[in-house]
Amino acid sequence: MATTLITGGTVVSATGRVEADVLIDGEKIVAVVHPGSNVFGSDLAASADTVVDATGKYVIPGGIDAHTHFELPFGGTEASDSFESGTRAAAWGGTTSVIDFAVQTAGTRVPDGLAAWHEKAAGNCAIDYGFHQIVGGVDDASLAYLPTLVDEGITSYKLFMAYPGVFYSDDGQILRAMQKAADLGLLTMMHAENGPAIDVLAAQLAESGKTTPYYHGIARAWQMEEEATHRAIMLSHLTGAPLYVVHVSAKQAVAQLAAARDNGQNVFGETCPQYLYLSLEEQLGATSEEWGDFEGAKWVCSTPLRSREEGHQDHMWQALRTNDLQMVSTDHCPFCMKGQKELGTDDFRKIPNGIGSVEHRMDLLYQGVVTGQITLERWVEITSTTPARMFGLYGRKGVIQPGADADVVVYDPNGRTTISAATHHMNMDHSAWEGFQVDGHVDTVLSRGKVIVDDNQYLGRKGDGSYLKRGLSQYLV
Ligand code: DUC
Ligand code: ZN
Ligand code: ZN
Repeated sequence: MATTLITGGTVVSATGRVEADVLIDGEKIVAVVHPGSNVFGSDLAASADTVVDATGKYVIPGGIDAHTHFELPFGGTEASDSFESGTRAAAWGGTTSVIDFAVQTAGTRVPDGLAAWHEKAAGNCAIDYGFHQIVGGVDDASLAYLPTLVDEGITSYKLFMAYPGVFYSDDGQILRAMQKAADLGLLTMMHAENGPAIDVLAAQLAESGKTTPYYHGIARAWQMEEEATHRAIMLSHLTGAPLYVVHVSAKQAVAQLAAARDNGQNVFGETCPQYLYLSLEEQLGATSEEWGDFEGAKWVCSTPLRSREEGHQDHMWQALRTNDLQMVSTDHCPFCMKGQKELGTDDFRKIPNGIGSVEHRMDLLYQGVVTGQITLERWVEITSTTPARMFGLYGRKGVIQPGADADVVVYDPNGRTTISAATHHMNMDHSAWEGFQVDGHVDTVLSRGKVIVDDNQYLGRKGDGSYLKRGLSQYLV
């Protein structure tokens, strides 16, 4: 099998950094070697088939984005990235595994939804991919299928306290699902917002003429997130089911999670880059020559961007430092302005919800290292190692060690990345991050030993990625 040596770099893990060479045989890492060691012969570089020079650069485990929505039918349209375009964009940005959400809705069967997602993804992905299962219709049949999900490597499922009539579960349904999940060791992922109350607020705003994207953020008030987070925590406490709250954006929701963790509960929270950098005032309230006050539609997502004046963004960084939040995913759910976001020109309720960031998560979080918000090691932990442990991939993914898949990124701290719709690889006609400058650059990306990105060139191909059958979360107690 072909061997690759990544030499001269600093290998960074969640627990430290070391000058070391990484030896790859085929798809696997076989050794992490002290530079100059003769243990494998006197000149490792001369005997390797491929040598990647990482001098002056960081060598990190490939990113794992545990929250994407490729080809998701939503808001009267479909998320604009296919598995092909989305996973390729992810690879460009140093992400080597994604976990997407298969969908079941009320009145349909879980295995049918899952089969549809396998069909969308198989043979099309640039990087490895797994699935969570959205259970949008909790009933006897969907609950009966949960044990089979675990057998099929889908060890986490998602419920929604928002979107009545679409994915929504009421408290009784959540309770039933959690009782079953507790027995199986399935991780319950929760979209925690009080959907029925939000829909009333949104209707009241729209009826009084407040129809611009800004009011999306007003309708989805932080109290709606805090309340739902608390309710989910209580149901988790009652049933003993571990809980993972997705896309946390309100500091009050973080406080609920922190209090529950202090109380000994096995609950976790993820945030997303948009909640670290962007705000209600600056983005949802933006205007432009092209779009007028509809400009803010680019940033309509749920949970919504929060007020900077209220300090949510700073609090998200703090919570990442203190481990009150454990990891960062993107909730990548892209829609173009033309023909998609435009559906809500006259009414914010009709704007498809979602932001696309799968390509930029590693860079945007690295900027947090540059600005001193997080350490280098924490960067690796929250973007790769913890996602691997949370979702039953650790050992194979999320770490550079013998036996692990050779998913490796060479990251140049002296490089520079400018984000723009003109240069990104996601299938979107705009960027939520237009003009952002990052002090760092993804130089080389290996996926199971194959160099798929190098020196600003894409070398992989559709179908490189394989389905990831996941084990149980390693945070179960
Ligand atoms: N939030 C989004 O922004 N998009 C898709 C679904 C969701 O919960
Ligand atoms: Zn959600
Ligand atoms: Zn989502």
